[in-house]
Amino acid sequence: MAQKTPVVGIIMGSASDLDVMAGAAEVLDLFAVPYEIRIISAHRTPGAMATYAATAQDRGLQTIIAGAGGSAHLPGMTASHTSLPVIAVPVRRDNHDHEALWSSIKMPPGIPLATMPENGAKNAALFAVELLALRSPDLRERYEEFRQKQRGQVAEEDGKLQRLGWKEYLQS
Ligand code: RP5
Repeated sequence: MAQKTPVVGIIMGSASDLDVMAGAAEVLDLFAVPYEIRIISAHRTPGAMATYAATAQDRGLQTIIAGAGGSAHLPGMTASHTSLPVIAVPVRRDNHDHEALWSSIKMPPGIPLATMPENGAKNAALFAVELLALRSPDLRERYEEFRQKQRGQVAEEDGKLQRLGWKEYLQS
C-alpha cells in the first residue's frame, strides 16, 4: 500500500529528545494523520534545518512540530525559514532550568511560534490536529469525538467521586 504524504513534520534536536517527542507521534497515529519524524539539529546541522524548513511546504507539510532542549534554537529558527505554522515543544530534563521554554516563547515580533508547555508533545500534536481539521471535515469529526470522550471520562470520574466520597475514592 502506498504511504500517504506526510502533512506534519515532527523534528527534534537530538535522539535524546525522542522519548518526549514520541508523544506527538502517538497522538498523530491516534488520528491517522500522516507525519514524518526526523532528528535535525539547529546547532549541529544548521544547513539541514534551513533546507528542511524552506522545502517543507512544497513537500506537502502543513505544520511542523519542533522539539528541543537546553539552548533550544530549532523551533524558532525553523519558524524563521518557513511560513508554515511551527509548534514548539520545549524539552525539559531534571538537570535543566526553563531555558528551552524561554528560548521558544520570547520570539521577536514578526516570527510567530506556537509554544507548548515543557514536554508538551501531546498537546502540540493535538494543536496540529486542530489546524488540519480546519480543512478536513472528517478529521474534525474524529477530533470532536475525542473531545466528547474526554468530557465523558471526566464526568464518569466525578460521578464515582460523588458516589464514594473522597476517602474511599482515593483507596479505590
Ligand atoms: C538540544 O540539546 C537537544 O534538543 C537536546 O534536548 C539537548 C541535548 O542533546 P544531546 O547532547 O543529548 O544530543 O540541542
